[in-house]
Amino acid sequence: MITSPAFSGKRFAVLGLARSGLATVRALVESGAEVTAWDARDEARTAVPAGVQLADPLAIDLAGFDAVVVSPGVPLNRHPIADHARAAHVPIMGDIELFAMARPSLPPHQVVGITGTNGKSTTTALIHHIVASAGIPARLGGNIGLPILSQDPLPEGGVYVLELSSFQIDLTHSLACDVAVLTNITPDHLDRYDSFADYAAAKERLFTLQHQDHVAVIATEDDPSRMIASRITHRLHRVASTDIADQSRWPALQGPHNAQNIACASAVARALGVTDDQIETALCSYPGLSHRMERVAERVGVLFVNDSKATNPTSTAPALAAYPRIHWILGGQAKTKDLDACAPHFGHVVAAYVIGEAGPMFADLLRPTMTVAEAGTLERAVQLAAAAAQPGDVVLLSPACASFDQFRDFEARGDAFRAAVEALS
Ligand code: UMA
Ligand code: ADP
Repeated sequence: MITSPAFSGKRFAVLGLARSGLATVRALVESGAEVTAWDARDEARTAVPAGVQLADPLAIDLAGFDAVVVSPGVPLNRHPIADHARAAHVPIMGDIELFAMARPSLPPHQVVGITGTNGKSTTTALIHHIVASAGIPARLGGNIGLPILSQDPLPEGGVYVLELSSFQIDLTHSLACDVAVLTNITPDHLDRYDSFADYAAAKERLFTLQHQDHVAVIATEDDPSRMIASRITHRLHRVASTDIADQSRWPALQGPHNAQNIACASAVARALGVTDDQIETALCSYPGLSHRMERVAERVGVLFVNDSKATNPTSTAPALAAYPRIHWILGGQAKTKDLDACAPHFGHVVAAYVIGEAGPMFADLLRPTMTVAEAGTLERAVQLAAAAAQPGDVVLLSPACASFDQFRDFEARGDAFRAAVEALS
């Protein structure tokens, strides 16, 4: 766990007690802070350690508190806590900002921060893998599902590799990353921002927080990313998927989207002093992440691929591009009203199986171009797709939607896909 004298004797109100909130509470208590914590869910509140006061920050007078720490899942654009904290002149922040405040008391280290709409987790895990394989002490944290405050501090010379969502950046005020990375920007999370421009501006803040001697790595393959790159005044490496001529040696990193991730990760590794030979060795041994184009089974010549993490059409597009004959399971909670980003690859789809809230809408949209089955549930979709698939075909879960209408999160959805495949008789 990361603790700091910077928090000792201070008063914090913490809102949200899931992964990041609980890690925050534990680190603050361990650092000698006074903590008042709350979660709207009863069962979440039972997990707080002894000595923590339970009270809703919204319902108490915040005068005298040093900060309100909120989880990234609390929608600050709609939630009244932002106004309540502002009225009391108490800063509002997230766990990443607490990490930034703890940095001066950690052994000398570097921080790499990765943001972007798609490819964050892959790029983050890949950078961590390359750096660790080169013998540099490294820690993974942030949006990848590992709250950074629950990780152990690194010895001198270590590198913290942080995946940062726009929600986390919104709650961060002083994290100056030694190397900051942007993979791409396409529409996403528009329920949390007034406009696409505001969403892109949230990502740009990661770079405006950097200092003159820091490094920016930006894949300049979409307009918003190119705009951000054009405004950088410190050291900038522009990268693109086309920088990567041959990916055939790296089995877990196939597809043009992974070329973009490799280009970003390699530029970061070079900036940290890792040699090209060390990078090559690490790319060969990179094991891949679950729920991202993960091959879960092969059954009578049919391959089943779990790409549950593809929660928007732009992230589904590369999965559709990767195979010639696909039985495509999609749907859930839609983030867009169209599937335009996927359209160039519709020729690869043998049939679509729609599930969840967005099922009927996507069925109407796809029916003119392909065979569509309104499966409703993931389990039914797997059964229908498995029954229809011929040897050589791929059954692909790449939903282009959030999972929250039918599942706890994308991981639960991917696990349910695997279970449904295993249950096929
Ligand atoms: N809550 C309230 N009141 C409210 C709203 C929420 O009490 O009005 C509570 C909820 O009951 C919940 C907590 O606040 O217990 C919110 O927790 P959370 O959703 O932030 O969950 P964590 O487990 O802390 O996960 C967060 C990130 N979640 C989100 O950004 C939504 C995780 O990213 C991240 O891995 C984790 O911190 C560790 O840093 C997940 C994610 O979906 C994977 N991220 C989005 C994405 O990748 O697209 C941005
Ligand atoms: P994130 O953490 O940003 O959601 P991941 O690395 O977890 O990104 O990948 C999520 C999904 O997006 C995967 O299913 C994959 O198919 C797709 N993807 C990965 N990298 C990229 C990229 N650079 N551009 C577009 N899509 C990508």
